[in-house]
Amino acid sequence: MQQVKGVISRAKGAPVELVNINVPDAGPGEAVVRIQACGVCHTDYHYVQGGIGDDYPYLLGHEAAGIVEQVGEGVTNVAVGDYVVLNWRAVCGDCRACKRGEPWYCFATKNAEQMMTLEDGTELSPALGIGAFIEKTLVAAGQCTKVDEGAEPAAAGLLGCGIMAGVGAAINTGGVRRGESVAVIGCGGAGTAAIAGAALAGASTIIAVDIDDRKLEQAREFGATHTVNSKQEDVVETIRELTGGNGADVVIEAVGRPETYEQAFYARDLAGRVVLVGVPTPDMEITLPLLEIFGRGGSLKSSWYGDCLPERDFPMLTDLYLQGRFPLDKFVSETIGINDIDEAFEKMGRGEVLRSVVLLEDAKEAK
Ligand code: PAD
Ligand code: ZN
Repeated sequence: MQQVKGVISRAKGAPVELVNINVPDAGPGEAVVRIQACGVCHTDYHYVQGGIGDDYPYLLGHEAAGIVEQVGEGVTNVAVGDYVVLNWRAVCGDCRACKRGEPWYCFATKNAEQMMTLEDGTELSPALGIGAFIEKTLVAAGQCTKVDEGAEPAAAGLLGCGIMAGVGAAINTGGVRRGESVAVIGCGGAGTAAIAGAALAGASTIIAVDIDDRKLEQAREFGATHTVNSKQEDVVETIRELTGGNGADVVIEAVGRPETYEQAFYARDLAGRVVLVGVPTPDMEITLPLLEIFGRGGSLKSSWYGDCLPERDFPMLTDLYLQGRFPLDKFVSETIGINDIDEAFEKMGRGEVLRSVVLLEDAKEAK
């Protein structure tokens, strides 16, 4: 066991706290990872606000890269000293989805079996089964994916959640192909990553839709060929105009609201695909004419974590980044210290950043 500093949320809505945390030694199938960098994701903020559950205290942070420090018995996929990105989809290999050859839908993903605790023994709930605003964390070995050491931790760590979710929504769930037209509604971290993913896949028309001109300008830097401010223009009509009157082959909804989903539904071409990335709240409902659902054909899909397979997709995106073909580092708006997380949540709320990333090197010196 070792004691390190980490950031927790003790109660709904309370400011986050940097506290001492006990991290058990790696047991069978587990690994201890020294965290180098961890992005601040909207999901961490949802934990703080009570939007995900009531299992306080939460150990926050989950978009992280670091070095494997210990491995437990039976671990073969990583070794001490490996540079890894953490993931929340360590597939079991044994459930219905894994057995039918679709492990990205795995219904029984793995986490560490032992618990990290506060000094008084209170067990912590790690965010998305990771918990990485901490000097060292304990995870299932399958949650560690080795990537090229040339990618700096602040950028590489972002593959662990939101960026993968957006890129994967385009390339995995949406199956975007060369020459297709893609529209992305909502250009925050997830939507912007979907734009970059569509560009990577070779889409020739990429339409960014948002209500904020700053986001639209930024979207162009990631590959958008056209932009639509939906406060000023009719989204469906404009997307049709930009696609020869037909609608886009793939429309990705990255807001999570009924009205934007409806726009996505009507803005796609016949036989097109709609991909829902935005996470709705339980009160939201939508009504659509069943005849339109039938008549338009194609598919309506939702995308969790970009239907990614970390061991396949993280090294691939890291390599493309290092080759200059995928702008992973552009998602890092700023690097911050471990005491600046509350402030980063505020900047996120004001739409000022794609990602603030905490560098952990200095955590020991922090109060
Ligand atoms: P964000 O807050 O960074 O971005 C949201 C964007 O939507 C902003 O740019 C807003 O301006 C824009 N927006 C808001 N309302 C509208 C509207 N009516 N029309 C057009 N644009 C609008 O969030 P994010 O990008 O981190 O996340 C977006 C959603 O994706 C959110 O619901 C989040 O929970 C979800 C998400 N899903 C997964 C997954 O695996 N499915 C992963 C990560 C995030
Ligand atoms: Zn996340």
